[in-house]
Amino acid sequence: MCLSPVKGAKLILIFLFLGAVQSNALIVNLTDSKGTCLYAEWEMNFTITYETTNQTNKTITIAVPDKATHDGSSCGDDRNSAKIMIQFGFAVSWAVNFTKEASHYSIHDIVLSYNTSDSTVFPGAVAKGVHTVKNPENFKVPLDVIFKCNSVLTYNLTPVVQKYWGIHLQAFVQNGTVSKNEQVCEEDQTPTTVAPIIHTTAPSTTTTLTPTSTPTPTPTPTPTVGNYSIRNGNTTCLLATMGLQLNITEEKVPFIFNINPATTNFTGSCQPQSAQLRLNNSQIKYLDFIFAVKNEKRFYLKEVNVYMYLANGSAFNISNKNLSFWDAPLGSSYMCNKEQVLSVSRAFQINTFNLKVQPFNVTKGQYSTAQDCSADEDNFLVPIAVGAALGGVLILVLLAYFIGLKRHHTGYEQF
Ligand SMILES: *[C@@H]1O[C@H](CO)[C@@H](O)[C@H](O)[C@H]1NC(C)=O
Ligand SMILES: *[C@@H]1O[C@H](CO)[C@@H](O)[C@H](O)[C@H]1NC(C)=O
Ligand SMILES: *[C@@H]1O[C@H](CO)[C@@H](O)[C@H](O)[C@H]1NC(C)=O
Ligand SMILES: *[C@@H]1O[C@H](CO)[C@@H](O)[C@H](O)[C@H]1NC(C)=O
Ligand SMILES: *[C@@H]1O[C@H](CO)[C@@H](O)[C@H](O)[C@H]1NC(C)=O
Ligand SMILES: *[C@@H]1O[C@H](CO)[C@@H](O)[C@H](O)[C@H]1NC(C)=O
Ligand SMILES: *[C@@H]1O[C@H](CO)[C@@H](O)[C@H](O)[C@H]1NC(C)=O
Ligand SMILES: *[C@@H]1O[C@H](CO)[C@@H](O)[C@H](O)[C@H]1NC(C)=O
Ligand SMILES: *[C@@H]1O[C@H](CO)[C@@H](O)[C@H](O)[C@H]1NC(C)=O
Ligand SMILES: *[C@@H]1O[C@H](CO)[C@@H](O)[C@H](O)[C@H]1NC(C)=O
Ligand SMILES: *[C@@H]1O[C@H](CO)[C@@H](O)[C@H](O)[C@H]1NC(C)=O
Ligand SMILES: CC(=O)N[C@H]1CO[C@H](CO)[C@@H](O)[C@@H]1O
Repeated sequence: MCLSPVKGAKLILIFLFLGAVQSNALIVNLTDSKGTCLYAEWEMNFTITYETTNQTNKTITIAVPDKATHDGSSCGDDRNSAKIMIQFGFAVSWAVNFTKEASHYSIHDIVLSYNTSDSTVFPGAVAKGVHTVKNPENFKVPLDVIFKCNSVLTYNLTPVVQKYWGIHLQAFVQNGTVSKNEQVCEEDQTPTTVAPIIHTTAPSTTTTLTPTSTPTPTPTPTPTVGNYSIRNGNTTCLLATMGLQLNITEEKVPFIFNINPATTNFTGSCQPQSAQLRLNNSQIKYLDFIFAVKNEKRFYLKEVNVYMYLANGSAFNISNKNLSFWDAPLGSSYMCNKEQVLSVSRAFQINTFNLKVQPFNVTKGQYSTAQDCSADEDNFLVPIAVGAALGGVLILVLLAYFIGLKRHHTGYEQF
């Protein structure tokens, strides 16, 4: 997509504005021998209510100053656990732990400690000593993506209200380079917000995050496999099991989006000659898979329509009614465990994982025998081999026939 000069200028202005506002951001860039092992950039403030000696409550807000220190932060010796520890002055400290799991890591034990004995920060406080407030949230973030959240996340943990925003985070960085693949928090995913401008891949915005050397793209995690089924009255008429990853390449850097079945709704319909499966969630208005029957014998995926909102708030939509994927005999299902790439348009492809689909003739709500995609390659070879063999036989038969005919003919003339 090409930016008009006016829009481009606006983008830069907004970016400069954000840049100015974000001068308070904390930046923790932990490195090891390979390069960056944890990168975090964010802002936070805490509103703390404490009791004073004259029996009233006083509320103060501590906006984390950019001069905070991060002593004690580390990527962990085992590369499976990491932590960030922030100190501001002697009175307040904040810490968070990261634990690596199979395909993601969790962010947990977010602890704020403050010492009300420090009368410069807590004037007139009665309850002297260190108070500790633990945030019970346990966030899960996929590996190998940079997690971004510009929206303000608010946690009311009486007597403290914690606010976090402007987050850019990647723990357990592979290859020493922060990923170019983004995961945007749900709060940022409404198309009406202005903030997601920062997610555009315009060079001006990426410079804040990417090192000067060209980064190697890190692999995105594979999507979670979802089960989708459509009913016609009482009976299940369409079954699909698949992990779906959308790849939109309108911009220079592809936008990779994994569909999370847990937050995705589906509907659909079944007719004798066509069947539809429609997925939708907060970011995807619709993603349609439309199947058709050909020659009364086989089914295939004929059509894909998508309408979705991109991170920068713009809409993306594509329709292709002329596809020919997932071809299998009626009365069977089609399956493909390995990753399959469905090229829907020049700018849009769907990567499928652990696919199994049956859009027609589902009996008892269960998949029928599957035709495996690994047979697709063989399917090309078998007919060629058989064809070649038959061709050879045919030539021999014809040769034999003509020779025989000639002999017979000459023989007949002799009589
Ligand atoms: C002060 O706040 C505490 C809890 O944060 C509450 O229990 C107490 O009643 C409050 N005192 C006054 C005087 O508002
Ligand atoms: C704390 O953060 C919130 C959210 O960004 C902001 O609205 C508020 O003004 C901040 N308070 C202070 C005192 O900085
Ligand atoms: C979190 O990290 C701190 C500091 O390394 C450690 O003392 C604490 O046990 C960790 N908590 C958990 C639940 O791992
Ligand atoms: C709390 O602050 C007071 C005053 O600054 C200091 O004397 C005390 O050691 C601090 N307590 C802790 C546990 O750091
Ligand atoms: C209570 O103490 C606080 C801080 O010491 C002070 O700001 C406030 O004016 C006092 N309130 C009253 C009613 O005396
Ligand atoms: C983090 O620090 C390393 C080493 O100083 C540097 O090469 C890299 O560019 C920094 N990363 C970011 C995202 O600023
Ligand atoms: C999908 O359905 C299959 C078969 O019914 C089941 O084994 C599998 O656990 C289901 N997966 C999910 C994510 O629900
Ligand atoms: C649903 O199934 C029940 C028995 O399994 C049957 O009695 C009923 O008529 C069916 N309803 C429809 C709308 O097909
Ligand atoms: C996304 O599509 C582009 C262009 O077709 C391709 O170069 C890139 O490898 C794809 N990425 C993924 C994760 O499929
Ligand atoms: C899914 O559908 C339910 C019921 O119609 C609705 O409440 C929910 O918000 C939908 N979820 C998404 C992600 O669209
Ligand atoms: C599939 O279902 C249609 C009607 O729904 C039926 O006519 C056809 O014979 C079935 N084919 C197979 C192979 O089961
Ligand atoms: C260039 C490079 O070092 N690539 C490595 C990045 O990390 C993955 C594992 O996550 C390796 O498989 C690559 O070889």
